[in-house]
Amino acid sequence: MLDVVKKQLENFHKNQPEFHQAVQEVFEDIHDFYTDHEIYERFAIAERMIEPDRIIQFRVTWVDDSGNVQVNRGWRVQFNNAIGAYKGGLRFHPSVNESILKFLGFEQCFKNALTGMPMGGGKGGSDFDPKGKSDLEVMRFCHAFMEELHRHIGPNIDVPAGDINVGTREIGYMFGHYLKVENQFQGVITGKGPNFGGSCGRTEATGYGCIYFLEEMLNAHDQKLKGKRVIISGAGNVALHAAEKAIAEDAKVLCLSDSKGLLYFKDGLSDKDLKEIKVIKTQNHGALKDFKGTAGEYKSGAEPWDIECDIALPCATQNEVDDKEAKKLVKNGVLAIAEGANMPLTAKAQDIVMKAGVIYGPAKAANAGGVAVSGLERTQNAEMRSWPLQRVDQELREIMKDIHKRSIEHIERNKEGVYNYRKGANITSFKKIADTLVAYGVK
Ligand code: NDP
Ligand code: 2IT
Repeated sequence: MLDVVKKQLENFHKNQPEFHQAVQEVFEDIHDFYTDHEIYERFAIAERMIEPDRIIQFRVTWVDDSGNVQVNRGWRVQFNNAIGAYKGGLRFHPSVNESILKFLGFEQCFKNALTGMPMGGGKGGSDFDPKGKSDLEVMRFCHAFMEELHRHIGPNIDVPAGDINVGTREIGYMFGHYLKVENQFQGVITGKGPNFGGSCGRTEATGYGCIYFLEEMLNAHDQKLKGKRVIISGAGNVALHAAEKAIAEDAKVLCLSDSKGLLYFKDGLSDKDLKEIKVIKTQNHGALKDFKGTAGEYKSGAEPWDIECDIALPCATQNEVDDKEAKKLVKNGVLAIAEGANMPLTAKAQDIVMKAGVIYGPAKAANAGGVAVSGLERTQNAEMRSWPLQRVDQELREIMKDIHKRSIEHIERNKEGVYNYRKGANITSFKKIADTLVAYGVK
């Protein structure tokens, strides 16, 4: 990694391990490319890229069902808007802190560049825990959160969307409150319901896009998804739709998981069982252990990584696959991994799978389908039209194909014939942002 980056992280971003991890990965991959281009050093591109444009932190005060006043912290990290307005999700989870939001915002800059769309990077959220909260409590929290956020966002400034624990319900509450306080009906947030400007297919886009990218990777290595055994972690927006599309492509989905345990389907998850799980997780905000079907075996506290499989799709959260789990996957002969979640493999886990010749699709490429369809939602909002699902899905497929092409533009296959997509994606997206910063001069 570049020395200057190392120093800056140590001096100004202390005790932020997730942010360090994301930055280190990018600057290790682009090291040679960077030093080959003297202008980047002259324009201090590395130093400028790892410093967020601004971080807004605010208090969120709301009243729970018992009448008690509750206080949470809210953030919006506006990381870099060189190639377009800040764009990225909002996460509500007790683990949310500045390190996690900076890692997510930093990653988002590169992911968004890779989509080919004019979108900068941002991320936000709160340490609010929606688990066990009533619908009215979630609504009051979302309204209070937007009460502050509205003054920092706009269709050409910053356009948030969903992430962990922020789905159609929460976006509805937040957009509704934006409309109330600003009195402007505009595309200021994506992932909206289809009745009020949301794009068809946005809910499915991250999971479907992950499968489309996986298929591109498999094709490039003379492999097919049909008939493959797939393990999936998570049972949220990304995991459920990745499972749905994998089943549609005739793969065998062996499991899903949530923060409490694992549901294992020896003979493969069926469409019917997936529908029931969707109701449990997305409508009832329940747990996998509530699943009543007889085909699935519930294992409390278990994770997917020691199940024998051909394909692994980590779709829950950051650092959910560590070095030991990566070794298990390799030992069991995993062929490919596509990251539905953001940074689900630790740095060591990534090294292990790449060295073992596993086809590895990094998050910024594999899960970019969600933000890409958010981009399409902005386009539809700007032209005041709604496209049919078929058009959105076709565009998503094309975008994922293009992301695959861009991810191999600056790299060759290794001697085993496998692409290092991580390095390829990092160089392509870095180049786009860096060259733009150079074009602007010093600002
Ligand atoms: P959801 O909230 O819909 O689902 C998250 C799932 O992961 C849930 O099943 C949850 O379990 C599980 N989970 C979350 N945190 C943990 C944890 N600390 N330990 C164990 N399990 C956990 O979120 P999404 O599906 O939207 O997001 C999943 C991942 O995908 C995140 O990394 C997100 O950043 C990334 N992503 C999301 C996009 C989107 O469009 N939504 C786009 C691109 C990436 P439980 O149900 O028990 O809480
Ligand atoms: O991590 C991500 O790409 C998201 N949570 C989606 C961001 C978006 O703006 O749709």
